[in-house]
Amino acid sequence: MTAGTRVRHFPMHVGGKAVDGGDHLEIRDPQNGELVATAASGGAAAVDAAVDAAQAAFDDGGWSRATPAHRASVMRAVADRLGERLDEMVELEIMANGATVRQATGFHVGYCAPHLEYFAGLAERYEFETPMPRATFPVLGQSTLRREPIGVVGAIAPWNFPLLLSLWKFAPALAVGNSVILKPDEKTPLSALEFARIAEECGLPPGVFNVVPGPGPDAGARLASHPGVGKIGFTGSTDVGREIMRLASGTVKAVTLELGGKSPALVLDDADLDIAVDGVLYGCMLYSGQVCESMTRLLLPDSLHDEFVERMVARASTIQLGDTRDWETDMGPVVSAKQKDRILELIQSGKDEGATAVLGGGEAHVEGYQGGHWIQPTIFTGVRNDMRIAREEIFGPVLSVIRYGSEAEGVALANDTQYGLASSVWSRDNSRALDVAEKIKAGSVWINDAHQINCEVPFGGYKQSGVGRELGPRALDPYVEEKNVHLDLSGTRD
Ligand code: TXE
Repeated sequence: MTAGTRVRHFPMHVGGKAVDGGDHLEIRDPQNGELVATAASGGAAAVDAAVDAAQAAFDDGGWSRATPAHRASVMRAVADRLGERLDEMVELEIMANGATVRQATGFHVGYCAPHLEYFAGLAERYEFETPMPRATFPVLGQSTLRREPIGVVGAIAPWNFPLLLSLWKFAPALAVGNSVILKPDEKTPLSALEFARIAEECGLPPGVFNVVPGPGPDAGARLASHPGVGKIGFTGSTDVGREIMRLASGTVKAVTLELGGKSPALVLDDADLDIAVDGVLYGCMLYSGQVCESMTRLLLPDSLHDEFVERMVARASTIQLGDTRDWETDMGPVVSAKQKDRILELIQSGKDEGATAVLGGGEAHVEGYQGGHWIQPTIFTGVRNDMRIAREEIFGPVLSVIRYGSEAEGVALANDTQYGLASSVWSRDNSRALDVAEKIKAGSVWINDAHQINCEVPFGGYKQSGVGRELGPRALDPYVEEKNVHLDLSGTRD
């Protein structure tokens, strides 16, 4: 953006209208800190207005009582339109969250249309009514289990995959007929605001999908505690996840939480290094390590440690940092000065606690991008599992290598964490790897692979990595209420 260029402004989207006034959020390009857009910022009052609009749209029935086939056809039309506008949506994502064009096209935005189509298919096949076996005792009767939309659903999303992680919540909620209020992260509201406009162009009735950007402790907290909101889907930090549970408890709302991780990559002593070295790096460094399931603890057997580290450092040294719009760039900046400072503080703690940075270990300086938030890809060896860099989610391109002796010790280290979102096992022996996978307490175990997130498979965490699951064949269940309708037949002759 050159000096004097007007930046685009994005109003809120409530009740099918662009709503403005009040505070503005400044959206800055993480690679140079330049102001690239502004967005309206709502607080509790904006959330209240959005809940009213969402409830009115729900009561109107244009969406909530539409046939599943109709809802699916609108969702597919939105998916098609997203495909047509892919480059534009990628740009909106990149300019706010610093993903590279390669990552945003492949993952951040590129994944959205197939996910929408998957949820549309689930809606068409969903059992909104299940006749239960006829009761003969204590009374003769027939029960029918109905699955009904909850009503107004809230979604609170983070900045790392702004549209995709929002869509994991709002799309299943919409598929079964709910109305939704999305509060995106204050750094990255642009793609969701544009999405809301696209969805209405494709036939989603006004008020069914509302987007209110705003500060977490204000707009987000109001959404989580609002008595008119029946369910909250949240992705973010474990600390805020706890706060969401507390806020939701006031009105006994259901929550789905997808929180932090400290996922292990457990390399067994028969691993194929040609696959594992690249795979572990990809597992840790994708999108500058700002991915909840990133493999940030590399558990290496003594027998492979030195060769593995040597090969990995050589490979990681080739990672190209640079212009996020360049298809050759491997890694962009981290999202904000706050995240950069947090990562640097944790890197320093690793050094202070006695780990050795065999690669990187500080801020990166990328020519032409002063003012951006750049971190060197960093690999620590000599890490103990009780160090902060092994226990806390760093959310940056930082890998902690921990040695182990026996396989049992490796498994114990893998599970010695408050988190349990994901993990990987690396071995040439499939049945051995499958045995190890059984012992790992995590929502996903990828064998000889990483980041295998697929809309057809449930995703979520054990322990403090979350509550519930998103995606997979049961993805719509968290967004319905089940109602048993019992018809007494004791006086009926048949
Ligand atoms: O997350 P927050 P932050 C982790 C990661 C990162 C750390 C901090 O370790 O370093 O969290 O990131 C909203 N009531 N993850 O500070 O604060 C907020 O506005 C209601 C992992 O960005 O959890 C945003 O929309 N809402 C994660 C969302 O919560 C509140 C992705 C997430 O922000 C709120 C992101 C409140 N009191 C960070 N406070 C993952 N699992 O992928 C904040 N929010």
